[in-house]
Amino acid sequence: MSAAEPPQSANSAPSGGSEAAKPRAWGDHTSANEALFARAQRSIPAGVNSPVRAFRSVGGTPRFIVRGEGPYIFDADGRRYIDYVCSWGPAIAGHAHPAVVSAVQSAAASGLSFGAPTRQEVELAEALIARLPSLELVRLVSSGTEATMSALRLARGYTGRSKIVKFEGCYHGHGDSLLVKAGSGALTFGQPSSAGVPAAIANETIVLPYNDLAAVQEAFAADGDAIAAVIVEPVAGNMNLVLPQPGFLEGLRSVCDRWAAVLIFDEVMTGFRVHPRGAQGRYAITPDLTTLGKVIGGGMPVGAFGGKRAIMEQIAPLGPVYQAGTLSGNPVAVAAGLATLALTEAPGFYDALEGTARSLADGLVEAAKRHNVVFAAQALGGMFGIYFASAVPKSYDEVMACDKTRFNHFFHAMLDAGIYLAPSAYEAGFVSSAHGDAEIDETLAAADRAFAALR
Ligand code: KE4
Repeated sequence: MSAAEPPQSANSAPSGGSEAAKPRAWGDHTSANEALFARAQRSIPAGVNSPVRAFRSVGGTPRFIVRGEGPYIFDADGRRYIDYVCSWGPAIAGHAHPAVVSAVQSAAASGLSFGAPTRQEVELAEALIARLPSLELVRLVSSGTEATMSALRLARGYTGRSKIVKFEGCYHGHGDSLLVKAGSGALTFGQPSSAGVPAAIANETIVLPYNDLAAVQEAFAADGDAIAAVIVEPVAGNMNLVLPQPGFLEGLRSVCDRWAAVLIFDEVMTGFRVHPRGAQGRYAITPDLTTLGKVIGGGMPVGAFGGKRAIMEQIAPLGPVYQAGTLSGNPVAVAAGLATLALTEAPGFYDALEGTARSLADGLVEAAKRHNVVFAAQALGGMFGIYFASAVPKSYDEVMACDKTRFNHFFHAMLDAGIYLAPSAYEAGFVSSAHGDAEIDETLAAADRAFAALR
């Protein structure tokens, strides 16, 4: 594949659109991305279907992606990028992996959705339970948001309590109870607490500093009998990457045991990304409920929530907590998830994935040092964090102290060099099994030039 393909005509729909795409003459300076972005804003709020994609915090024009292939994505101008967003985590085996594509194609050929049980969704539920011993029962849904919303409602129904504890900077999807001091796009745009969430709901959410176990103990000492659940990203990936400090997760487990509150590990991002058994396997902590998404759908809409049988048996139609979904367990989406999980079973898959992420993080730190740029980076499993700060942040406040302006300059220098990083200083980055030495070397060479320009 050449480094770039003749760009699509500015007026043509990207390949696969209704109009036949015809290559644009080289040198035509009207960017197809700009034309598509202008067009998109006439029909979609800010031209995007999820806020962080709009590039509003980094500035510039979002790239409209025409296709992906392995570690690469190609935009409407025909430019190739090494992709470190990977659809925000799902593309752990790279884009358009033949095994995943053919699984989807053959599932689709038998029909897209039936609103009735299928064998494949049982296979996916069994695959999740086989990987996460904490799952005794699991239900499939269509997004991470649905998974966390359902898990919270279940915890409230099971305990009969209404308050929940979450952590500042953690993002658990856009359910009302969770859009209080949230991370990801909410944090990116400086609206961690969303408008439209009634105070009556927001007041049931207790927000505490991540990694601050004393604050959790105090909150429970004051309100423990009213707290249904603690929901936590066991590795925070939505305020950039922040690791749990020693004792934090263990402490949450014992506080929840002491007060009979439900401990929910939101592993939508970390599930099968940081370890074959998720963050709960990496840190050997058993949550009561787990939420999943991203990797388990391989790029198709799949989420899941599951855990202790006694809790899960409260969900309809077994119990009084209602939850449902037209496309839940959709056979085509499930086929993508099963094929993706099968690929992660390859011997050495996770060692190689973490090795790639570490080579990237370590190489970036060395390049920054060569140019005396204040910079830090870290990797965990197949995810990484980059920070314009003297040390890796261990808390929300330390993340907020990082130099966001420098990140934005670095982001654009890398984008211009064909390296696609997350368009926000508050997001983690991702590698796939398709990223190899060539991609890391090309990325580090681009970073060297970018740091030199930053000096
Ligand atoms: P979705 O509803 O977007 O599938 O999942 C919500 C969610 C829940 N829990 C965690 C830990 C998550 O990271 C997410 C979604 N992550 C963001 C990326 N930071 C999705 C990207 C976006 O919002 O466009």
